Amino acid sequence: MAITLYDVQPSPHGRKVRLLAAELGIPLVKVSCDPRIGETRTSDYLAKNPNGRVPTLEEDGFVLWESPAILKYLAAKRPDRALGGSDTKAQALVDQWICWWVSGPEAAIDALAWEVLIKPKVLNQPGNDPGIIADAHARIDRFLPVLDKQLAGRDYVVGPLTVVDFLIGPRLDTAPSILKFDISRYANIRAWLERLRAKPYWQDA
Ligand SMILES: N[C@@H](CCC(=O)N[C@@H](CS)C(=O)NCC(=O)O)C(=O)O
Repeated sequence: MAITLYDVQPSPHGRKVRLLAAELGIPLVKVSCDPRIGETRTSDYLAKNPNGRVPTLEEDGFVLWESPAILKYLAAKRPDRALGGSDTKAQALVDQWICWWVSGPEAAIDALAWEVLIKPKVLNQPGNDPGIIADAHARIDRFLPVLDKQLAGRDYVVGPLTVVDFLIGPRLDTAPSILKFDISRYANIRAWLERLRAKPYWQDA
């Protein structure tokens, strides 16, 4: 049965799913659903994802939202690749890094994006509150050293390639330049990003 992904090209959360699907060779029927022009606020879409956000996956009537859950769902379709973790301990570490990323650095990056990008450039609101920006930077600066240390001596976050790399990599691939935060001091993160960028599908997904 076809897997449909409701998504919009610039979405960093949607890109995580597109990249993992490319890695696993899972075809997606991509339906563009752009929050900037109200497409995530139609009653049809809200019936699928009541948050009015992308990405949302649909397969044979089964609907799933939140990119980490979607990544784990796709990974489970290819148990031979073990991208959700190869044993119980690896799976627990995958979950640990998912929770860490979503509650720590990604929450800060999302707050920064909302303040410097979405509010002023999409919602026509003032945004650019210096206090919110400083707080987001402080949280990013607190958490990224943890990732940099974890990547010392490892090719990927947990060791072997897992969904965690598809959760974090796409965001750190583009957010620093778009949102203007500096990752130049994190040598291990930069080397890991280069490993991800070398994947043949990385630029196109
Ligand atoms: N935690 C969600 C975040 C999804 C999200 O923030 N999507 C953005 C696009 S990148 C969106 O749809 N925003 C529209 C809105 O919030 O109204 C995930 O990981 O899937």
